[in-house]
Amino acid sequence: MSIEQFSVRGRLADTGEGITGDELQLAARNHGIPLEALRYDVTPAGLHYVLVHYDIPAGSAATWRLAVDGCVEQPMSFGLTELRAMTRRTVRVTLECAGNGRASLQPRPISQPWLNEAVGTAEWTGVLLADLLENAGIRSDAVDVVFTGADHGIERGVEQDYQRGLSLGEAIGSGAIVAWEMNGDPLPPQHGYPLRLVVPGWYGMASVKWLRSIELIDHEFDGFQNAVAYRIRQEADELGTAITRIEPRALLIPPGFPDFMSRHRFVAAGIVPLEGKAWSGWAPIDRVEVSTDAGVTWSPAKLDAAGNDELAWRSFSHDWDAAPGEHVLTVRAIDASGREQPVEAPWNRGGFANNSAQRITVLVT
Ligand SMILES: Nc1nc2c(c(=O)[nH]1)N[C@H]1C(S)=C(S)[C@@H](COP(=O)(O)O)O[C@H]1N2
Ligand SMILES: [Mo]
Repeated sequence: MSIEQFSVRGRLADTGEGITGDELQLAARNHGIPLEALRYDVTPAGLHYVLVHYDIPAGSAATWRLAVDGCVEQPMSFGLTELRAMTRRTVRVTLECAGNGRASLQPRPISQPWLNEAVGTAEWTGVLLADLLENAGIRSDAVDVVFTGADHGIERGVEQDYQRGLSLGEAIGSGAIVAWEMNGDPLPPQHGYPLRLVVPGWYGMASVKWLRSIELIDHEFDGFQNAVAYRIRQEADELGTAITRIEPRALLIPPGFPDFMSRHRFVAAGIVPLEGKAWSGWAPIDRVEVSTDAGVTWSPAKLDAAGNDELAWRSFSHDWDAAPGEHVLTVRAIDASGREQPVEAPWNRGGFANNSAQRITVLVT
């Protein structure tokens, strides 16, 4: 066997092909948020979605080193003790996997088969990336910043460390932080212990976990996760466009109670309070609309007060006067930049950034 022979291209499921063993294996490792946990403004760490491309690497806060080098005046290396002595801040950030929604696409791109649960909001504590870079001194020839994790694997025949680049402008302008705490506790192993990057507003792939190196380079980063993997394409061979910030999306907490297998919902007739969360990585949420007739008519939801971190998700609610019968609930978000969540998002080959509206079938009795 050779490395190159492993799934050199992404595959699409054949017509009618069910979830494959490979997809099941990924789905059993990488879990989403149970939708009822959308009730928490800050997701308890164990309920936050998880996505890990390779294996969770071993590491210890006592010995971990973060290198900051490349196009800097003074290459540096930080341990956790040194980082903790710097000015810290805590930011509330909604992370969403760029593959969220993939499994509902037709044809289905074969990869982690998310429905719509690859999201969570946590409070991350650490130092501003901008402060770290300033410490090392940014040279005028710096163009991109490359973040490398301690995990290692093979993707489409390419052996690699998990690595992502950001332009210097985005690295500083996004308010990215290098974090060692999630919700006030040390990072759990699956979320990057002992150190990770968190890039507010960006799809999750930018927030490199198990962060061991930050390198400034004098050209555009062309590593696998930027140049090959996370791109919107129709055809396998086209260059495509880079995936960046999170498209607007709203999700309802499914009301009533579920059927174990199908997860169809049951509620009693009368006023049913509907609640959920809405977010966008481009701008604060401007409005949320709810439909209880599968998208024929829409009503504005009530938005709760916005918090300090304006790209973190926002709660909304709507009272539904439920009449007996079967109903399909759906919901959509519109942000302050004018981006509107579509009921049906366009298809792309990797199944990325698919923010098609959620549909929940409810039997009112
Ligand atoms: N080092 C490393 N960082 C990583 C990943 C990874 O596999 N390795 N996965 C990325 C992806 S695709 C996502 S969606 C987020 C998930 O972060 P979470 O598991 O903390 O929710 O981490 C990102 N950072
Ligand atoms: Mo992801």
